[in-house]
Amino acid sequence: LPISIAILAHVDAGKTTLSEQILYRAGTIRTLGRVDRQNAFLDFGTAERERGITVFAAQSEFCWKGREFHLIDTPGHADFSGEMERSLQAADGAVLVISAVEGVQSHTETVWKLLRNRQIPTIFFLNKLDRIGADPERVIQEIRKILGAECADFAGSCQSGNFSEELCEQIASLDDNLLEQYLEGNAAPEDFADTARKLIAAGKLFPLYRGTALTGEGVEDLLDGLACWLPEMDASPDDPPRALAYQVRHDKQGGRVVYLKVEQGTLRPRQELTVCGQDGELHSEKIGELRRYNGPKFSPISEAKPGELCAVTGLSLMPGQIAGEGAGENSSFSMQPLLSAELLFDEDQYHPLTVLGWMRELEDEEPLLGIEWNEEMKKISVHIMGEIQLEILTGILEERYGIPVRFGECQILYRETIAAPIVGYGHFEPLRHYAEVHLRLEPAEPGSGISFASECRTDDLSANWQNLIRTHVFEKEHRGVLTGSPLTDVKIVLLSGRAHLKHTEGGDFREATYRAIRQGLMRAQSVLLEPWYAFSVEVEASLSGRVIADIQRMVGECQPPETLGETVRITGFAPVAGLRGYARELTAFSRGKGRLSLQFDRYRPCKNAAEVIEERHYNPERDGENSPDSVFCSHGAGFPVKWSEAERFMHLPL
Ligand SMILES: Nc1nc2c(ncn2[C@@H]2O[C@H](COP(=O)(O)OP(=O)(O)OP(=O)(O)O)[C@@H](O)[C@H]2O)c(=O)[nH]1
Ligand SMILES: [Mg+2]
Repeated sequence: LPISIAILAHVDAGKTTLSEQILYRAGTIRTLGRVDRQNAFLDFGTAERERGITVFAAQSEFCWKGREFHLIDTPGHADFSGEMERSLQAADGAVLVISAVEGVQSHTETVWKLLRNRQIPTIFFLNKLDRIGADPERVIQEIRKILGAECADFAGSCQSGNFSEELCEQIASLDDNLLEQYLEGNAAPEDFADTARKLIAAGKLFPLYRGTALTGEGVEDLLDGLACWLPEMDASPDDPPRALAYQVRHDKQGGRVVYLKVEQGTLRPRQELTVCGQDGELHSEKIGELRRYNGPKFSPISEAKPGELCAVTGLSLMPGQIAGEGAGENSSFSMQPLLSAELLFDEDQYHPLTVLGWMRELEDEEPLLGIEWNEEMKKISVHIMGEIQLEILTGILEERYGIPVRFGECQILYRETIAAPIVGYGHFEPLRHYAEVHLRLEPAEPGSGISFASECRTDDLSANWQNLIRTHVFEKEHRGVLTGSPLTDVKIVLLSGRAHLKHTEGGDFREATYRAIRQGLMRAQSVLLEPWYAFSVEVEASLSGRVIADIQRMVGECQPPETLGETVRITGFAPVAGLRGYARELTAFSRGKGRLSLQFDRYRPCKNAAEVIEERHYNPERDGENSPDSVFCSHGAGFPVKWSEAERFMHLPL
């Protein structure tokens, strides 16, 4: 069976160049393209070719030494880490490329964490050995120290028996049985190879290769390594099919294409598969076309086996969802945007709702965009990872829809939660409609997001209606009442609800649920949350006082500095608001020698909440889409009741 491998690294490490060489040497492509000549096979988008950076993950396939591989080249810029993380779910193995000049970077650490969380067997490739300043030994030390990875030089190791004494010792040191045999002089060469394979599959040993992707030096050795050391796929083509959606694209004809990794069984065109709908219910959907993508091109295929990457039309899946066996299990993603920006365009020429439709299409491909529509102001804003992403989005909007846009200033993406439990009431009863919902909102663990439970008996409100309320709780981001930022870390408990035998329609519980949440929030003790980074700064010892003072000014927290030879490392936590421009400052006062590494840590209560709330001018009572008020009916007509009065009118006991 084939396996899928992802090529990962920090930006510009040479992933696309390496992928190009792999495909060329394995015979998938006949001419070798180059990123710097704008003809790389896998960087085929306009924005990618113009800027020479990868924005979209792209796939292809190749064969080496009798083994079949599917390959995904991923973007390395931190702004596109959402795309990278989605690709990772499809990977059975990974090649982590590190430039032998730049070494382990902050983004390398991010990628490494994701790889370890998903337990993906990983091979290192030290690239750019041809460049002046390449220092593979230093970088190997960084891999050991910063990533804590047990990496081992596997160059030329593919024929067993070809292990150096040093490599044998390293492998034996990781396995007690082998160590004993080795010390007694009873270990055969195959024992080392077998143990190495087991350790690699278990994520305890990481083979390392080195070379120059630009010239192809070392690439065949790496290919041998992939064929020799990565574990086989453990699945059967005869099992019931199960496939994981890892990417969504809209093709030039406007068709929605879902990219799938087959995990077990076999997929075929026009096959029926179970999928989980927006309402949380399982239903059946039919595959239209089954395609295999190779760079920009695709061809129809008649089947896809476990380990393979393919794409289908006709399925409504979102990235992270499963089709077939196990439908309904979703995988979650850890990358999240910490900034947002308003979309600016000529509103006389383009209707905001048309533009909203286009943005929703882009959001279908990149869910992290979290498009926000402000009904009252007719404004669209997007969640973003960074400035480069805005430039790329501008290019895509121009190319796809012909609309010139700009973006407003980037703002921190705040969130809101509550400090104590509160009950919220919502009633929705315009003429011939009816729904009432009572919910308790409870503060929940930081980082837990929104969760739901029911304490309502099914005798009082049927399971169908309860499920519908649950769906409405999860179907959108609810807004806090301080700044209109997304609500998080709240457990929503259904206490009671009522439907009307004749008059309750689909949307009524949606209205009542949203209004109940907002009514509760209006009376709750709300807390504004801001994102914090975990940082690590490396500077000359003489500058450590300056760094510590800067972090204190940001009201961050520092550990005592650790000495590393001539430099010191300072780690700690600080608000994104303070650290976001710090890389530039550090470069200036350390004359380019300081190193800053940032990882999102978590949301914490905002220290200058009052100031931020004041700046945002958010009026929760005038947020038309998110009204806290209820609607009751009297003498055949609906009438609004303000949230502060609503409790008195409720039909169910409080
Ligand atoms: N000297 C040298 N240059 C290289 C090597 N590999 C890649 N490059 C150059 O480095 C630049 C970046 O290479 P890419 O292959 O686009 O890097 P990438 O990792 O795909 O970058 P992103 O996808 O944008 O993260 C290009 O100009 C390449 O020509 C190498 O081994 N030696
Ligand atoms: Mg690339």
